[in-house]
Amino acid sequence: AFLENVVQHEKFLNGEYNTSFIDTTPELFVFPKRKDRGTKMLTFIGETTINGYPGLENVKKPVFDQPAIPKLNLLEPIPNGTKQILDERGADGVAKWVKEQKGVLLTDTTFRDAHQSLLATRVRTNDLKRIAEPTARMLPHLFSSEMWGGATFDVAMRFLHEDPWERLLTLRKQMPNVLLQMLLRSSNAVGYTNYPDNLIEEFVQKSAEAGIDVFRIFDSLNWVPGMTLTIDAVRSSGKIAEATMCYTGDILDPNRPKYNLDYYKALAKELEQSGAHILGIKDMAGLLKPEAAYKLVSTLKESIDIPIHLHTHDTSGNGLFTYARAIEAGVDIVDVAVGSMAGLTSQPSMNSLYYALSGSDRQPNVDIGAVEKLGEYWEDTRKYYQGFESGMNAPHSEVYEHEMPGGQYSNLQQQAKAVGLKNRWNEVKKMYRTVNDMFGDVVKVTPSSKIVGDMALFMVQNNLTEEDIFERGSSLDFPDSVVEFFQGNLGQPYQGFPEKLQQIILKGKKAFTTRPGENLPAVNFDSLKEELFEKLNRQVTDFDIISYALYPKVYLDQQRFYEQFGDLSVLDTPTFLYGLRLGEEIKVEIEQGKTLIVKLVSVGEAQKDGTRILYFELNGQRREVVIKDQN
Ligand code: 3PY
Ligand code: ZN
Repeated sequence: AFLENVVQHEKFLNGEYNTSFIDTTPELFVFPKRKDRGTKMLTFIGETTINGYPGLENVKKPVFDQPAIPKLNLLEPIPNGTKQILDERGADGVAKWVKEQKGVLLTDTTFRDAHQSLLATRVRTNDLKRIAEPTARMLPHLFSSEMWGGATFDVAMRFLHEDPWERLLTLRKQMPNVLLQMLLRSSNAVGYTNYPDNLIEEFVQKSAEAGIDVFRIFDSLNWVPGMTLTIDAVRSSGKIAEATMCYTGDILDPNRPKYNLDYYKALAKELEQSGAHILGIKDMAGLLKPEAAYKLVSTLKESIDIPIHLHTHDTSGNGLFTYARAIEAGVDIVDVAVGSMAGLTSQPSMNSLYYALSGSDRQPNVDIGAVEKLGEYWEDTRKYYQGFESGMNAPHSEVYEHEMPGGQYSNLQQQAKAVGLKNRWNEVKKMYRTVNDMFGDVVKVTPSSKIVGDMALFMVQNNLTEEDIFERGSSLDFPDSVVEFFQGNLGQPYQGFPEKLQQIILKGKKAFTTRPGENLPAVNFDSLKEELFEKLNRQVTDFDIISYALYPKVYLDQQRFYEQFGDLSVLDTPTFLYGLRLGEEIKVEIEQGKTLIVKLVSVGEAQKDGTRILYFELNGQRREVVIKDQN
């Protein structure tokens, strides 16, 4: 605490210190009292009550219905599922089993992509945990539950103040029968930049140990050299490598031959040869039209032997039609979400697909009554997060024009707002497509989609047209992400970069065509461990080290947050997001058998310094916390 006082002292920060600094500055020896668990939690609740939750309008806490958890006999054993097949027969055994199934198999994305695409990835472990075991019991025939990866890792730490590994370990415990699946951005892991090879290997190994069974591996440019190391790492862990190609363009459009059927056919074969157990088709924006799905899947079924797993987003409203045609063509597995978390930028509805396939011998094996019950839970839980909804109320067929991924739409919208382009959102969407075409028609998925978005925002913000870039490019200061992209930091796009634009953007900087991971120095995990031990002053786990290696700042900020406010994962979501109403009382189970009863009794007037005293009762005892009112 002394050192902290020193380095945070105004005089120290301004460089106004000498040897007498300590002698003449007695306040350095005033240490804040270590706060107990209860006070930490009250401080957080007080903060949220007065100042709101970042990104949400600071409104009075709405009244929510308690989401109903289906009543089940928890004494009965959990039925076996695909996880047992993996444990008994290995990854190849699972692939073989998949091909033997008549009905189409389902991956439930409710725990990951559905809320990444509808609610800015904000669903907390607390809400997942309560429905995880019921889901495992009620949907034991799922192929898998996608519940990790993509943006969940970053958002868990940055906004939800929780540990993503805890989520994985918790859900693994609650769902011992279903394969757990993650989305892995290959050499970008769960981040936005290429990481050193040994970090990717370590990440895969630890994720496998913590409970991931199926790794959906994709490269944001469909660049196979960026995927082989990850595929190998997954294979060595004994888990399932679902090597994935991202669908872009339109194979039905003869005027757009770059990504045609032959392109996908060759790519699929290459991925199969690279060791994929399953081929993923990742239609991240929902551009795969029904007839294209039929053509693509039937062609691939003839060209490769491994099972095919199709992922789409329902943005255009055509998702089910696309699945129906893909299923006719023999696709093995499709991604769906529980009805109340489906549709629009999310995945098509599991419920609707079930009914759409009535009378078909490929109708999936699900208990539709169970899905409806789970849907009731999600319908109410989704309301907690209403402030993160994108505002899209109906299918957007314009997605075929702008081609923005389902998970990016609301994100870029927020970014546009933040730079004052709220009223020019339509221009941004148009520009997104223009930039795609300028870049030579690229695959757009995290993180390449972010680069296209950054460039589109840059151009709209500075009122630049495509011609301006080519005419005045040498005098323009392009976003760093765009410059790095053209240097080859994310790998190589199919058919290379457009040369003229690359020269304009790089202004003489060198471009690389080698695999970025080859040039990055390996992570020294031992020294990272020591570094982290010193920073945190506690034992650190392998999980901590990986989180720190991937997201140094976000991870440390989260640790500081934790020191200040304690473990908030135990708080219910309405309280986490909105705080307490006057007179409201809640129960918080901080560990099994240990419950705190928290009541907000009154809120004092704001003082001259902007602070207010909040009066609580904690297990019947009066407690006060002082909160600075930021309103
Ligand atoms: C992610 O990488 O987070 C995605 O969902 C890409 O579609
Ligand atoms: Zn997706």
